Amino acid sequence: MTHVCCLTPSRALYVGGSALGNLLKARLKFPQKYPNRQIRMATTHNSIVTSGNSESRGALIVLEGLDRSGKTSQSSSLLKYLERLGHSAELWRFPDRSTNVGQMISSYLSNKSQLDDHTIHLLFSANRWERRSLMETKLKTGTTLIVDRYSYSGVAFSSAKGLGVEWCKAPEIGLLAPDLVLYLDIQPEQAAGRGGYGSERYEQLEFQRKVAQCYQDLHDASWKIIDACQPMEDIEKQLQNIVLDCITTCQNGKPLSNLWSI
Ligand code: T5A
Repeated sequence: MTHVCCLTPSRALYVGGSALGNLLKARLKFPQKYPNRQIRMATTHNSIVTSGNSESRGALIVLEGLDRSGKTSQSSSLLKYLERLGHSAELWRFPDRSTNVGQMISSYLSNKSQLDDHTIHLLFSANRWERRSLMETKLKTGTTLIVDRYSYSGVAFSSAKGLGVEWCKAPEIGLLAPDLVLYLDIQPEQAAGRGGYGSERYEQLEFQRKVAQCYQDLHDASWKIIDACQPMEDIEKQLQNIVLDCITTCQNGKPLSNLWSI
């Protein structure tokens, strides 16, 4: 299950189990400081959910898929669509190559540097952690985030190299869980025929076949599988309908939660 600790709706915090333990102790020690905070342990060892009313927020929408499946094209047109409707929305992308960590990743992807498989995996994860706090702030202040690749890429690409899935998931635990994952489904052979394929490290047919298999093993109830070989406009329309539903659910107060369900 996913994991979140919300205290009062106006002062929500996201903490791990031990931090929550400290908070509970502090509450017992200084009851006047924590007068009306409600805390409820939820379903699993690190799953914590608020018992208060949730507030309206933006949606966390992730696009995933093989290289050249059309994520960037669809993310951009989705953003324009939401902006036309007057929604507050932003387009984010992982890896975020603008940070120091992101530049190390970029150098690795373009074969300018070599890194151990575990090391690059942790860098991809660190690159998401760099944005975790800002992501939470944006969502809580009502901005919907369209995110081009996220933790699923991290796990699918690294486990396709042979790293253990559970090991790959571990550093992602505690990142925000997407409300919706739009998986753009394409055969590796078809993706390989698209513009610019082959310029980066992972754009090799045999490897992409393994990645596709790893993605299959990751999908859960938050995923919608979209046929990425349809004309772009048809895909756009499908995504628009799905995304609007998701945004409404989040505006109605769906609680934020954390990765990862293991
Ligand atoms: N990675 C990433 C990890 O290993 N771990 C991680 O944690 C993360 C986050 C970089 C690499 O890093 C790996 C995965 C990647 O190998 P990237 O920069 O996102 O990730 O690389 P790509 O996925 O290759 O991103 P691209 O922008 O190149 O591909 P997109 O976004 O999937 O596709 P897009 O929209 O740019 O389209 C590609 C081409 O196809 C055409 C477009 O016009 C374009 O020419 N196209 C279509 N053609 C026909 N019909 C359609 N429906 C089409 N849609 C798009």
